[in-house]
Amino acid sequence: MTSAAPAASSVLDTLDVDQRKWIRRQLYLAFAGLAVGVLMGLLQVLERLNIDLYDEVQLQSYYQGLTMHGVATAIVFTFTFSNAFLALATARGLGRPLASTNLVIGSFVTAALGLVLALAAMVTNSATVLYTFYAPLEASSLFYLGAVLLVVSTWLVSVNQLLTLRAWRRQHPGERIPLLAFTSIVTYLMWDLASVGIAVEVVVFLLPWALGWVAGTDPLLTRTLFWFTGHPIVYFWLLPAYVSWYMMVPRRAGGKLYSDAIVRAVFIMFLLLSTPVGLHHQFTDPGVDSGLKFVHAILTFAVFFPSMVTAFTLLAAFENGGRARGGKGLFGWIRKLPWREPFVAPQLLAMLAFTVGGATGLINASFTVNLVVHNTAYIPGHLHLTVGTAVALSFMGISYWLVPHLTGRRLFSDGMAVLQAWLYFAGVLLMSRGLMGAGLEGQPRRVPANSIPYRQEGWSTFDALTGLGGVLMVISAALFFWNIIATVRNREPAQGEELTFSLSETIHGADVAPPALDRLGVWVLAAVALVLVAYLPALVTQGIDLSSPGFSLF
Ligand code: CU1
Repeated sequence: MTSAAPAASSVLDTLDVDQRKWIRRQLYLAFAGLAVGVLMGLLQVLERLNIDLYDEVQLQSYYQGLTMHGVATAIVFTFTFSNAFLALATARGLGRPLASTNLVIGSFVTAALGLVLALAAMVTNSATVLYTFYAPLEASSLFYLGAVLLVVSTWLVSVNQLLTLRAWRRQHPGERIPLLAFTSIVTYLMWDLASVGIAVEVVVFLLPWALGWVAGTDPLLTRTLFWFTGHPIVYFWLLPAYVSWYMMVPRRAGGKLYSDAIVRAVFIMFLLLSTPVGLHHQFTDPGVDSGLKFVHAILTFAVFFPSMVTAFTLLAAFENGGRARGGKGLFGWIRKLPWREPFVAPQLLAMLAFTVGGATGLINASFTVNLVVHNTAYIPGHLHLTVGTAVALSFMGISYWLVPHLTGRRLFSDGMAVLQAWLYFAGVLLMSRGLMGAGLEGQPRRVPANSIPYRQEGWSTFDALTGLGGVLMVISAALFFWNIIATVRNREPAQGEELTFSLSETIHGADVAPPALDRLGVWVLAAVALVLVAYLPALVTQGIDLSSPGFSLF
């Protein structure tokens, strides 16, 4: 199998200088979010090791730090990283600048303002409501406003993508949407639909309540709206990583994707199935119809399918690449993959972590087995393998190319990047084993495990694993920041792959993919219909009861 000439393009060809600058700034917001999240994560893992620093850093409680950890990593870091990466990918995919520079700037400004407002509320302990900000825990209106602005920043990216697509279509009538642009745009279309839940929750219910315009709120209804967004948000975290896993990593590994059509079909399946599954987070909630919970459980298994297709497709592409690089035998190709490349190694390790993360997700999704793990430390064990590694470690790997690409400075250290990835991988395996083990021994999630009065004997070994693994992850993150900061200050110019945005090739191209897959409007309508079927009965039967007062416990 031979590789064709690189489908290379310098970003300078496709993106004007201003857009590149604001996309770079959006990326720096992502790193700021990650930094806050990592610092708070350090406090939590030290607590597992019986070292309590909350007073020293002037935090009122474990929960204040926990809220900042969740919001900074799962909302700020992920949203702003995707805003930067997929805006750039859309421009590269369509081979033209984004339609509106003002929307690029607007997305940065709303995200930055959202970050500042939410952070101000959390730092002053007026929003200690965790990143799953359920009523009746009540935050200050600043926090909710910040959350809204962060979501709006993503919508502005989506609008810009669609305007750019429209302009592209005028010049390319009848042509297939280039695959990179297709995957980037469908990711945001999925999120546009998914984020309606949280937008309604915050704008209609939580914000008026926090401002004192209404006396009470409805905890069950707002929870249902939260999880309407709260499951598909997982795919808004994950799909930007998938864009890189499909469109970039195989190319760097010397392999080809076997089918363009299957990639399009996978992203359409995520558009259809990501949202109508949120009730699997409410299996133990009273007041939600159990028949509907079962429907959501079945659909959750359905949304596992495109990830399985992804696993097989990528594995085939990597085997194809490893053999092209001279790998022999059943597993010899694995060693031949470019494990020393800072862009590739973190993402391969992220994929490995995701195999365990995905499998444990099936346990959470199961209607009955869920009861064993529900609200235990097992859940953060699962989500640090998924968003905490499959996504975060992939984003780190992408950054080792993206930062040089956007700044024109060479990556400071390849070796440090690869070491960082392995440290992170080892750390998360230890930490997740600790959290999952403790969870199975009955340790609740979201608690300072060392200081709760009902602490169990069997937790100690697991807490030590959690603490040790977490410390490794923090050291790894410190290496990441060191490398990135040194890159931005590096005098050496970017070179080789850093200058290009090379894309995976497909063995069976777009010419044999069903044209119906490109009819995005039709697929969005189908997704809306599926969501209505899955959610309308729940929303209708639950009704609205705005009688709950707000609580602030911590
Ligand atoms: Cu979920």
